[in-house]
Amino acid sequence: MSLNVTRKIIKNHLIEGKMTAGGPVAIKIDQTLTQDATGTMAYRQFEVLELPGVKTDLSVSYVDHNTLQTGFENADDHRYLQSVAAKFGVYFSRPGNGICHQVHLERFAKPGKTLLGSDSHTPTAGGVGMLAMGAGGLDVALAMAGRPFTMTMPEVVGVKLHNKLRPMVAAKDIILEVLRRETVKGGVGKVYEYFGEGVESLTVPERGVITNMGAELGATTSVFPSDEITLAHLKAQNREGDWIKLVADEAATYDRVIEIDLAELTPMIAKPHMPDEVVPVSEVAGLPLAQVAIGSCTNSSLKDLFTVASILDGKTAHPNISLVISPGSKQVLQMLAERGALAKLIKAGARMLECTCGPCIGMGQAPPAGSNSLRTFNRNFKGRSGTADAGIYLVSPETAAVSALKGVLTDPRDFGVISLELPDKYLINDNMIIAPSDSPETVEIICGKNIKPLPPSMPVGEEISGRVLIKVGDNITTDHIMPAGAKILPLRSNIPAISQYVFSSVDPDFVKRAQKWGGGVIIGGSNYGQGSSREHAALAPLHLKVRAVITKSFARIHLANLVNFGILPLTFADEADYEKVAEGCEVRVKVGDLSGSVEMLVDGAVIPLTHSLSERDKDLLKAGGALPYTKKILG
Ligand code: MIC
Ligand code: SF4
Repeated sequence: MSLNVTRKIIKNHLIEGKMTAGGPVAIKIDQTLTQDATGTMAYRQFEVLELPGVKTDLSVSYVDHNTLQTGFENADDHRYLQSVAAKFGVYFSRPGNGICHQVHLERFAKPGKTLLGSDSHTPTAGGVGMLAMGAGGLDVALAMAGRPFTMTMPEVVGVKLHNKLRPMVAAKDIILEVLRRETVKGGVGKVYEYFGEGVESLTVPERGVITNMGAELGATTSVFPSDEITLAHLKAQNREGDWIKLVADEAATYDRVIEIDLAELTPMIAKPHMPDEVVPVSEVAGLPLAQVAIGSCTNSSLKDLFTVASILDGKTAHPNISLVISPGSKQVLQMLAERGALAKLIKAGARMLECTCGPCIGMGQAPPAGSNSLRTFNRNFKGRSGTADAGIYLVSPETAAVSALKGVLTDPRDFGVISLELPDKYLINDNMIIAPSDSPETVEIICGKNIKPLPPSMPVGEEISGRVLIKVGDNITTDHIMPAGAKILPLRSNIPAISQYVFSSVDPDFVKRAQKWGGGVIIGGSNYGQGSSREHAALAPLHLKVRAVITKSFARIHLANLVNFGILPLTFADEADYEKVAEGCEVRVKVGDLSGSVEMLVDGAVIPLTHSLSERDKDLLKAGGALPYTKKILG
């Protein structure tokens, strides 16, 4: 039978279930990655399983999010992560070595393998033909324990690329075009697989831009074939031994195909406050800007920053623009330095930042009040930059660099053409990646005082009653539920403390209400919980005794996180019933044993509810979450 790349990888890793879209499948996970903001909890959960070490082929712990170190908290977390990695057989990528997705693509991603990461942009590794998915930290902890990863068998959308990009049009413009067509919820339950002759003109870092930002579609993941271009990338990284050829069979089919003519594409831009608010740059050219930020796991490769350096070469950033640049990895930064590009950036007035997420997650560089910031990042949710009323626009490095010179949003094709010479060999120096200890029994785990225990689990019973704590609309992101940024992110290891900020940007009284009413339920619109993989958007509400979340629909990772921590996710059988519930209402949810119908009683009315829970999900909920459930299985 002819197969596409996605189905080939799933078939090779299938442990349980049928490969019929929509049904549950369990697959073997070869590699895992964590980052520090989600990693501390993931390793605390792994510790609960009392195993001597990880059972994956490779697990890597990165420190790239929380590096401001405004107090002892982050530094303590880093020390915990380093010690726990040494003990359990995990490679530790030190702060400064780079953003997890960029480093993983450079040094570890392997065609044909599976990767589960506690970060929603883990699909970046799909750029080398890997099936790479984002998940909550607990799912990653379970994968490290050798447990299969359970997911809904996705539909596969084929994206057929024709021709080649024209000068100054970039890979970022391709994914922005896909987002324009498919929207931020269009990808739920789907894998986007790229094919066609246009694929051959895209280097691996460019493919990584596309698979990275595929997360914004809500997709399970995105994937490219592994071909000669992939081989060239792996050779340049001294890893040709990791290459296998992996392309779709000639007669392979897709559940749906969309086609993009790369030669017709023009520079695109996502306007505030959603990554799918996409229009051509030419439509908004001239927009005044205060900041241009280049970097993030989407656009911080050597190719991206060489492009920026050649545009800025010999010129100066416009006086109204604060230009900040964060290289994606130490490899990128060192090569920029050794090849003279760093000097060009500095000369042009760029403010060079660490090789971390930085402004992408509001860790500094908040733009001025009411201003516009142009970013090469992947998310522009309201308030995520740290400035509530700033307008964040997402573009390619080409558009960002040219606009930084002009002071206003500018179509990069007005600049002319640049020529780039990319190296055949990258500079390989893994001295910031620490291998696990040879004598793990001697390693002591160092747990700082900011690292607090997980909230106790609460098994789901026959009935849930309480008040509606908040009612929110469509496309609520995990940044709304559990904000990040310089003030809140340092509290990621301390659930009681971080829970004080749940919904703080939406309704500052939410926490007070939840405490006064002794917990309750949340009502949401469609695509509730889109965006990040942070399980804190489930853990912190759990601490506030949220027992159920009832919505029109859920984003994939957040739904799994709710189940993992024993919060019941339900949907309205008839979306119109959303109107019948208001904040403050007393509700009784008749859950039963979850095998039959579920209904909610509100003010005498009966509202039918539904769910998409698998048998395993139901067992997890009844056990109070994935951790007590798995501990029981492991005996
Ligand atoms: C993000 O881009 O929102 C993050 C910060 O990387 C998150 C992870 C987190 O919240 O720690 C993600 O994408 O999963
Ligand atoms: Fe870091 Fe931003 Fe990428 Fe998230 S999206 S991993 S915060 S760079």
